[in-house]
Amino acid sequence: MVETATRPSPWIGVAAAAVALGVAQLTAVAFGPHADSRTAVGSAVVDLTPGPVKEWAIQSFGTSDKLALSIVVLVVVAVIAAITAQYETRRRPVGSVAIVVAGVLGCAAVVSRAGATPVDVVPTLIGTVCGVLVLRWLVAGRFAAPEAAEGSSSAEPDRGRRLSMVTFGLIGVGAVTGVAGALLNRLNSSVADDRTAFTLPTPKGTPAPVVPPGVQPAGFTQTPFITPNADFYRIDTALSVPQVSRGDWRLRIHGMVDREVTLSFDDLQRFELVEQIVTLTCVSNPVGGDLISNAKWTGYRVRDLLAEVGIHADADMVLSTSVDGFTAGTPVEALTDQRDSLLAIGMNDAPLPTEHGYPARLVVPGLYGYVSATKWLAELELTRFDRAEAYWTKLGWSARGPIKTESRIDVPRQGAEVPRGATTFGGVAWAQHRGITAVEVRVDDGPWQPAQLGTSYSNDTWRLWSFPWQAETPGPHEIAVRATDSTGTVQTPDEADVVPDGATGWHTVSFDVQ
Ligand SMILES: Nc1nc2c(c(=O)[nH]1)N[C@H]1C(S)=C(S)[C@@H](COP(=O)(O)O)O[C@H]1N2
Ligand SMILES: [Mo]
Repeated sequence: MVETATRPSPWIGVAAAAVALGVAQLTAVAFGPHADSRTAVGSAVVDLTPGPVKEWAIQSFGTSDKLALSIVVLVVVAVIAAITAQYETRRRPVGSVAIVVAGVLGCAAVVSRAGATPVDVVPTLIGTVCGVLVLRWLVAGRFAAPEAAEGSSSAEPDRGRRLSMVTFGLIGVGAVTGVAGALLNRLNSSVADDRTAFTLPTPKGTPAPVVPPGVQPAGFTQTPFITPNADFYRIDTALSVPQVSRGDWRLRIHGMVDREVTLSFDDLQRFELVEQIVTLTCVSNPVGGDLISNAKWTGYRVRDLLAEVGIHADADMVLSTSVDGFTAGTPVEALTDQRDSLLAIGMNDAPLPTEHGYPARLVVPGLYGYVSATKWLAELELTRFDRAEAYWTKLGWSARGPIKTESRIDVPRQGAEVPRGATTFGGVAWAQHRGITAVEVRVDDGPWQPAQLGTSYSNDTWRLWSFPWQAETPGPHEIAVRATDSTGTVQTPDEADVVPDGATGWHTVSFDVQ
């Protein structure tokens, strides 16, 4: 047999890769969520991406950052497959080797995920084998019809047409099996039904204190004191939202303890259910940003859970781990003192939404989410700050994350046109676990003037403010805000970046009086 002088078409490589990915995706349905190599590879890429790049991706793509990542990965795979396939010959299988290497990397990604077992690599292996077979077969071109193989003058164009039809047909097969597999995987693992079937119990002992109407200051309603679940900010590294049913959920508490325990969701019923309103904040929230929200959380005191294990005196950190491998390191005292940190199962009177950690997550007043608020919680390990490092700390963020005193202007918006006459500005201020005692506003070069404060609900929640103003002089104006916390500290004007432990500076907004 003579090898043809012409190079195989790049599309043959794309077809082989498409079949490999599609078959792997579809067979993964039979093996369960851990066998999904697409999610595993994506998650591995997220984990291996340097911190600053991640930060940039979150800032520029927001919640679509994962979609952007999937597209990038698919394009990279297609390009590599297209290039290597052109060098595939019977004796030097460059393209096949590329597919095998990709398959091995895929398997490595699968087994590296929390909860995966060696069997979970089977779909990836099957996909890899199919990809290689398709590539070898297309390059050899033996599917040509017998009459075309005779070597008549019309055989070559005919063979070429047939080859491209088969190639594009296989790309279609790959796309269809891939999409079908992804959808079936999602349907299969969805806990939507489990969540719908769950009626959040009502706390008998300690309901949250009633929210007084005064939390909303005069003339300012644009930002509600309680953020509806649908508007609550969301930040996580999960490529697809982890699906954990109540039946599957386990919490293992171990490490520097007298006796390790593992709790099921039903086991939680022996603890007292309490409610608390707590404002969550992300360390990546820039000055003026919206990565802060306030909700009523229903859950169990972490203190009560930890009392069962007997914490060793020299343990100073609780390393919490999510089913997706995310970790946070929280000082032991923040989880055991009177602030009542929660293992939350409810958010604003509903079961936790899946993307906010169903069925259970941590909520710790006073600390940024990255060091405390682990969603889809699976483990609490008692350890020490000099022994363990959590997810974002490894990437250069600070090990401790107390929330900085900050404030934000919500009205007017940047660039707003304000009609002449009486108007009311407003916004929020926060210093969780210390509390806000004053907010001041400065318009243009005027003096700092006290804003009206909404009633303080607790030191662990944000405080809303409003400021009545007479819009008189047409043209551009600027408003700035600063808060004071209960320690007497006035919010600093010094501008700090979000890395390593949260942004600082005064939020200023430019607007025009008409
Ligand atoms: N499993 C998991 N939990 C997580 C994270 C994550 O990436 N994975 N991100 C943390 C960060 S950085 C923040 S700010 C809060 C955000 O919680 P929310 O999405 O419910 O607002 O969740 C925390 N818990
Ligand atoms: Mo965060």
